[in-house]
Amino acid sequence: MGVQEILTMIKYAHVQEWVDRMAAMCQPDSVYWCDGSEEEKRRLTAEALRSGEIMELNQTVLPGCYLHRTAANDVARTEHLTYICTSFQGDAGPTNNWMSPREGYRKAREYFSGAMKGRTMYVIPFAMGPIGSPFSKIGIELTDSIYVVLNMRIMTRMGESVLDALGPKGEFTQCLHSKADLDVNRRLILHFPEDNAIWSVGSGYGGNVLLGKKCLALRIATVQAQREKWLAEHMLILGIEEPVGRVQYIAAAFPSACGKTNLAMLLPPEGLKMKGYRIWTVGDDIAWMKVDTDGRLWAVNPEMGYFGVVPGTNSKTNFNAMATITHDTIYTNVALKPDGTVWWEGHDDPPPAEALDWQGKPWSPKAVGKDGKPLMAAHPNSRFTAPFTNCPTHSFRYEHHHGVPISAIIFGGRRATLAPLVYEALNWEHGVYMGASMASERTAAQVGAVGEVRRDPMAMLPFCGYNMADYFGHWLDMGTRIRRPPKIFHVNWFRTDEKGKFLWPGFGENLRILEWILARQRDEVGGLETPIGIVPNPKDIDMSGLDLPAETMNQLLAIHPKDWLAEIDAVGQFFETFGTRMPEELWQQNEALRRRVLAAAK
Ligand code: OXD
Ligand code: MN
Repeated sequence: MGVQEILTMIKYAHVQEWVDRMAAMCQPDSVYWCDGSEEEKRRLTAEALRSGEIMELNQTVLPGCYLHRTAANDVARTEHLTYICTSFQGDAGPTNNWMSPREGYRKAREYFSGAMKGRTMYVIPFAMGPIGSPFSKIGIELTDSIYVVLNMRIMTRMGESVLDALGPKGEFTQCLHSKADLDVNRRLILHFPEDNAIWSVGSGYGGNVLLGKKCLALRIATVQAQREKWLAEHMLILGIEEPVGRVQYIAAAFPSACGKTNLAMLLPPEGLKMKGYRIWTVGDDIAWMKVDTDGRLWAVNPEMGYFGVVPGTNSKTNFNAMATITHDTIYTNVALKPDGTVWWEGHDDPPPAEALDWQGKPWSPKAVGKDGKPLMAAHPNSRFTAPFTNCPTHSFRYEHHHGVPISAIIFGGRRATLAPLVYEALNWEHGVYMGASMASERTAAQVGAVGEVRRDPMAMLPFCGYNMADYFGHWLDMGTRIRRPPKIFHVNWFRTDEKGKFLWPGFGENLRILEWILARQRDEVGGLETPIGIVPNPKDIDMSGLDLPAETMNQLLAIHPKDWLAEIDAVGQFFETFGTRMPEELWQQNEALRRRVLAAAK
């Protein structure tokens, strides 16, 4: 052992002690500490290519891009195998799977024991948030997957500089991952908030194994945020620069399949481009928000990359994402074309005559499964992992230690009939109610009954690491701490007519609504008070370059009391699942809304 290694061992004795204990359980052949260097990246990439963990794509067309295929049974986050392990079940709450820490460690220890035999254990020191910022948190992930190392390099700040920032006694989240035998029956994703630890075993899929993301930056961070009085949220962060140069930032939460990445990378529509707007992407998935000394809410994106859904991405739906994934990107579970490039359903290019599908099997546009249905070339949850700075609209403020000031918070859902295109909360408490009652409806494109509603409060249902009733209470408490709180809005890009046709064109056109939101935040426009909140006066939405009949706008903004009364009952039933832990203020909001709707219906 060299002098340098001995010094490192002494300096990080508390890390070393933990690494040694985990290695004794997992029994890897060797332990390798990642330094985050370019040389290391080249070496590990070459090793992963040799082992077949990744495949090189056409380096002329897609320089620095690689393809990874997961096991067929390991293609998405496995919520039913994801647990919050707390001493008391009530602390995990009714929306989380629960195990006691003792039971969690016991079960997982069985799967981890000897799981890394014949493999290397990689030690990845990583930071969520800019290193040295008061926002940032440090984690160390141990893994037997080079794919995880290469992804963590993109998604986080990682390597030696993180260990330096940690120092000899610094606190870190202990993140342990092993692919083990990728057996779904021996798979667990366990969170131990009381120990600041995450154990994930039996999976190789991003959301289960890139432990800095959903596991640390949301589930563990929500618990820390409650304790330390800040907010860890499933939100994009977007800067809107007006022609005069003023930039204002918005944080927005949407359930999955509601276009979060598209909104984060929004391209202004032709009609508004003439006005000179520019959009700056600060984050597409997670926002950590704190009250600063100016009494406002400031946010950072703790991540350094995008882990986005590929199918449906094309230059019309997300021009900037297409530009983002042309180089230095890891593709997971997309189709491979004979020329070494990639393809997916919804790509700009027509389907290739032949390709290998996401599992590496020969595919053609005529391929059908046993059920006679067309076979997909790419998996519906195939992903790209791309560096944050690849996006042409990335904001230079991503490294700012204090983040960006948030002017407005948006909650969004997919509601075919109920919610208007946009409405503003009457105050912070009403805004928290809007977030707590957030929901999305199934469309004809999804399995299940059309119109069936899934509650997904603040888009955090699978990501809140503690009792969601307490989480709502924390949001209410934060309102009392922010001297100059952002206004809260709800948007719904998905309202349909009687035939199920979308009334609003969406995508870049959504900027028209963001413009109104910011004008409201600056008190520059009025609005129409309705029982559910404030909706725009149609004349206040700039429609230049968009030919939308006035009647359609009326339909988009209409509020139907009968539908709202049914909604209020449904929200009440949802709140009841939290029992006495549900904050009284939110019950009061539900009843106040009922009174306002009833009064208006008279
Ligand atoms: C994601 C998700 O992968 O929300 O970002 O599932
Ligand atoms: Mn997400």
